[in-house]
This record gives sequence, structure tokens and C-alpha cells, in this order.
Amino acid sequence: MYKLYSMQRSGNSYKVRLALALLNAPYRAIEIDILRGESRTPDFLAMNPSGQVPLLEVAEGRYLAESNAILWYVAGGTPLAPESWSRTSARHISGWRWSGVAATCRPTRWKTGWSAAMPRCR
Ligand SMILES: N[C@@H](CCC(=O)N[C@@H](CS)C(=O)NCC(=O)O)C(=O)O
Repeated sequence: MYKLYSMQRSGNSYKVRLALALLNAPYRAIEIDILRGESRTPDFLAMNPSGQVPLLEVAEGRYLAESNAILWYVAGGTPLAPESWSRTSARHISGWRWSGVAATCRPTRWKTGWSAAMPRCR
């Protein structure tokens, strides 16, 4: 069974709880109060060095962070997110956006001080 570290008021956590509920996937929820620093304890940082929720334990000692990665992990190939050519294309575009466009634009934005000269990179 999955173990989900999340916080009730966290939107990123809610996305994952919603998907798990729609999939009727059993999981154990562990509430982490980020405002009390519970995501910054040594124990939590050992599970997720970014110190953020949501965090899914997919198997004993195996952790997956990042809400969208978790969503694809739990819902990919299910009726909630069936595999299809258009979905694969969407992932292609989003991967290109982050590793291609963003990587190219960031140094330029940094050098130009976030100037309006690079409106397409925002
Ligand atoms: N990109 C991450 C963002 C996660 C995130 O921002 N989590 C917030 C709660 S919604 C958090 O844990 N903040 C605590 C912190 O950064 O110290 C995701 O999509 O999961």
C-alpha cells in the first residue's frame, strides 16, 4: 500500500489525494505540517531532500516526490490518464519546454535581469 506524506491545505498534495481517491487506490496518509517545519526534519529530508510535500512512498524505502510525477506514476495507463499518442505528444512537449526552452532562456534572462526583451521565455 502507498504511504502518502501530505498536508491537508496543500494544493499539490490535494492533486495526489484526489487522483488516489478517483482510482480507489488504498493508501496510508501521513499529515505533515510544513508550517511547523515537519517537512524540514532530518528524517523527512532523508526521504525527500527538497523538504516538500506531497511525497509518495511507493515501496518500502522508495520515495517519489513532485506532484505531477506522482500523478503520472499512479494514474498513467489507467482510465484517468490512458496512454494515447496525443498524451505521449503532450509529455514530449512538456519535456521539451522544461529541458529545452527553459534551459536556453534562463541564462539569457539572468544576464538581462529578467528584461522584457525575452517575452516568450516567461
Ligand atoms: N513542485 C512541487 C512543489 C511542492 C510544494 O511546493 N509543496 C509545498 C506545499 S504545496 C511545500 O511542501 N512547501 C514546503 C517548503 O517548501 O518548505 C510539486 O509539484 O510537488
